[in-house]
Amino acid sequence: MSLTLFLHPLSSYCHKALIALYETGTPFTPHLVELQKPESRAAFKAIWPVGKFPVLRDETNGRVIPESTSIIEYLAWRYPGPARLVPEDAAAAFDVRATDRFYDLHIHTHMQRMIGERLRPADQKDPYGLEQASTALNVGLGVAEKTMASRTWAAGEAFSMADCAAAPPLFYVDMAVAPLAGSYPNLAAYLERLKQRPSYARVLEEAQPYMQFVPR
Ligand SMILES: N[C@@H](CCC(=O)N[C@@H](CS)C(=O)NCC(=O)O)C(=O)O
Repeated sequence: MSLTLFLHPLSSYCHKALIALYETGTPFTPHLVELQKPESRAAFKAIWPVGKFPVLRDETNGRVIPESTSIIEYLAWRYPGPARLVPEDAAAAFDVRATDRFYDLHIHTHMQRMIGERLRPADQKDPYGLEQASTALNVGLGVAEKTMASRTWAAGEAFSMADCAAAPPLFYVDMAVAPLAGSYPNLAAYLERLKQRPSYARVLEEAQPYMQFVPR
């Protein structure tokens, strides 16, 4: 097996893929992408022209897999470890995939948009877009808050790909947008459970030296 994960240590979508790799105990080589450095950027775009990470390269099978969800699905298919992040049972797998989509599209996207706004030049701010993202984020968080009233993990009682998807955006919302505890106590408790999970604890520990660069 020869897997390389192209990543940046602060990237929330890379954290999603890393949780899966650590959960399954899959050996891989991390490859740091530094988009601000022309050579690193060009080398990465030669592999995946879209230029977004994470990207998994599997030299054994001659595959390049972009997209965090596809990476986790690929690992479940080609390198199944002891942890089954996508269940074999069709009904359970459907719930996991649907919840993964929910967290990416209705929480992660808006969190990313809100924090990304802080990186825009002063003359290219978009207050209307920011307001839309904030409203949509709170709608998504409200839905998740209700769901998590009766669940241990995002898609039920088993840890899954849905939790890989949920942890990074909830972490960054809590840290850099607004603490979850006030308005979303179930999500705050869920985030604490996620942080206790060894796979995610490791991801956060490795990202710690870079956290100072997250724009507040
Ligand atoms: N849908 C993609 C989203 C990936 C994504 O947005 N990655 C961000 C980092 S979290 C990125 O590459 N940003 C760099 C850029 O857009 O230039 C996935 O699930 O992997």
